[in-house]
Amino acid sequence: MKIIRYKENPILTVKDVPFRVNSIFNPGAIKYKDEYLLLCRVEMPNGRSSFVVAKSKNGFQFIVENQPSLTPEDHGDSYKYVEWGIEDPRISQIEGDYYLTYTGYSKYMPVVIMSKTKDFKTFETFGPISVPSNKDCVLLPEKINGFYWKIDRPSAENRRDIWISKSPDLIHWGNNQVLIEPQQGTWESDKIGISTPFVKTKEGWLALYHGVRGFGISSMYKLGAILLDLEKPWLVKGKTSEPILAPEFDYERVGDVNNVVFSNGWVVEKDGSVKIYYSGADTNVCIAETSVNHLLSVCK
Ligand code: BMA
Repeated sequence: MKIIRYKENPILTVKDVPFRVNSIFNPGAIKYKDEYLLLCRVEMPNGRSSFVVAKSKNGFQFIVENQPSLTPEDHGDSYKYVEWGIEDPRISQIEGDYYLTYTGYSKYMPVVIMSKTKDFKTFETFGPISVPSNKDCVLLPEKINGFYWKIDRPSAENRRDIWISKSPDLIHWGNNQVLIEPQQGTWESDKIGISTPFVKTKEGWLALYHGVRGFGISSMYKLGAILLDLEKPWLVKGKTSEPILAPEFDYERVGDVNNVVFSNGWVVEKDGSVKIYYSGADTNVCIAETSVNHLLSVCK
């Protein structure tokens, strides 16, 4: 199976949200108990984002909860780092807990915030685990060589590269190294960032990433895939040279930010089939289906 868009895309829009929002998009995704759970970003009427849970029995039809699940105001002492909103959660299951890594936005510019939950109802927030500017952070779901690993996207001057670092406790991070960089003159020439959390496959750690190319005053967001070594995750075993998903349909071309396909969540099933939850034009939630085998084959 290559990449197949769900025929009823988009699966969620503003109309599906039972409270007042400007948009719903960029969900983190996980199988929780016997359901599919999306932690969606909702832009509130004041233009600042919070998260809301949406649940589904079959992975395609979701019901959005009646109120936000996590808001900037829930961040206690760290509120000043999330005052302008929380964005784009990635969910990793580590040792029985769910860790969320997401962008905290404020006058200090984007930082990576981490929180922990067991039930997606109450959250323990840890505040920033990076300095600005940094976003697009995922955690590997298990320790390797006795360390936790995070992959993120710091920005410096005109550089937008993906870096990896390690930690004994998920709080203190070091051993920073560059993992991959934009490819000049291609679809990923300006910026890249990890999209989905990594999943373990027989050939390595597999994830989707996004690549951005600017065109005049606008830009295009497309998705690719990347494979890291299982024991030495700082080694890139393969990546796509062409995008696997690019803006094509109206719901990806036209919206709050035109010409964007962006993902920060997927569900990889036991049989190797994959549901990519992604958003078109920063305005909705969509699904594309594929398989681990297909993604591995294009990472060669
Ligand atoms: C990125 C993030 C995403 C957004 C994307 C496209 O920098 O801010 O939330 O979906 O840009 O606008």
